[in-house]
Amino acid sequence: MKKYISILLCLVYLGALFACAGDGVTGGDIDDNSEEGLIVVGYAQVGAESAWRMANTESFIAAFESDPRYDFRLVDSRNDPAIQHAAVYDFIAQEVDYIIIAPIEEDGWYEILTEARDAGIPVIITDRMIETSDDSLYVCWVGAAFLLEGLVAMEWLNNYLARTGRADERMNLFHMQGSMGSSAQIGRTSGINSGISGNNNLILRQQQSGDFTLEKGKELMASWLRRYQISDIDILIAENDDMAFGAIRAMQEVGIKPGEDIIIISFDAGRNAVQAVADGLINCTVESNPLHGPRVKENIDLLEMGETPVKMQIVHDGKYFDINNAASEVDNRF
Ligand code: GYE
Repeated sequence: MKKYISILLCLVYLGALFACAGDGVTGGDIDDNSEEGLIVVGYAQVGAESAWRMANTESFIAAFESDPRYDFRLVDSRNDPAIQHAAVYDFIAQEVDYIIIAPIEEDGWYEILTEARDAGIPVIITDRMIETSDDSLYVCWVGAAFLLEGLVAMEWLNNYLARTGRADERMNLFHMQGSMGSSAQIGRTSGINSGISGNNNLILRQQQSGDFTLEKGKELMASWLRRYQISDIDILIAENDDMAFGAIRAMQEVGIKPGEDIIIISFDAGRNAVQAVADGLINCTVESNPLHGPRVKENIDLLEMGETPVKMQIVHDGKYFDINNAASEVDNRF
C-alpha cells in the first residue's frame, strides 16, 4: 500500500512538473490520447544535462517522428531517479506498447521492471545499463562501452606523454567524474583508474563528481584551483565535454591556459569539443556515440515483425580526436 501511495505522490509531482513545463517534448506527454492503431512508445530520458544528451534526444525524436505508425512520448527526468521511476510507472499505467529507458542510475530497477514485465510491456534499455542478474527484465540494450572509452583515454594520455617527452615526469592528475552510479561514470572511472594504476608516474590528486554539467564542472575546477598551486595541476580528465568546458572557464578566469598549462581530456566528442581540440583548449576528446534513436527504433520494428533482437548491442569504434584529426572532423560531429 505504501508503495502505491508513493507512486501516486510521484505521479502528482510529475503532473505538476509537466504542467509547469508546458512543453510536449521536453516536459513529457502524459495524456493517453493516442489515435487508434498507433504503436505507443514511451522514452524515459535522463534529462538535458549535456550536448550529448540533447543529440540523443533529437535522434529519438527524429527516428520516431519520421514513421507515422508511432506515437512517441518523451519524458525528461531532470537527472532525478525518482522522476524517472515515476515516469516508467506512468508509462505502465498508460499501457504503452514499448518502454525505452536511459537509466540515470544502474541500481533500483528490479521492482519497476518486474511490473512492466508482468504488464506484458517490452522494455528496451539504452545508453546506460541497469544492474540486474535477471535479463528477462529487458528485451535488449543499445549503448556504449564506457570501460573501453576510459581505457582509450588513458592509452591516448600515455602516448601523448611519450610523444611530448614527458613520459618520465611525475604528473598530478585531477579526475572529474560524471553522475555517480551511472554506467557512463562507473565504466569510464574504472578505465581511468586502471590506466592510473598502470602508470607509476601518474598521481591521482582528486577524484570527484561534476555531475556531467558545465556549471558543476566549473564549480569543482574553481574549488581545486583555490586549493592547489597551478603548478600542482598537470592533467584534468573530465568524464564529459560539458564538465571540461566548465573547467576551462574556471581556468581562464584565473589566467591559466587550458590545453597548454594543463592537459585536458574529455569524453563524448561533440562538435564544440572537437572544435575546442582544434583550437588547442582540449587535448583529446574520446568519442561516445549518442545517435541511438534509429538503432532503438530498428529493434522495435523487429519486435513488431515478431523477431527477437540481439540482446546486448554495443556501439564502440574506439575513436578519439586530438590535434591531428580534430579540425577535419568538426563538421561530422553532433
Ligand atoms: O557522456 C554525458 C551525458 O550516458 C553517455 O551522459 C552518456 C553520458 C554522456 O550526460 O555527456
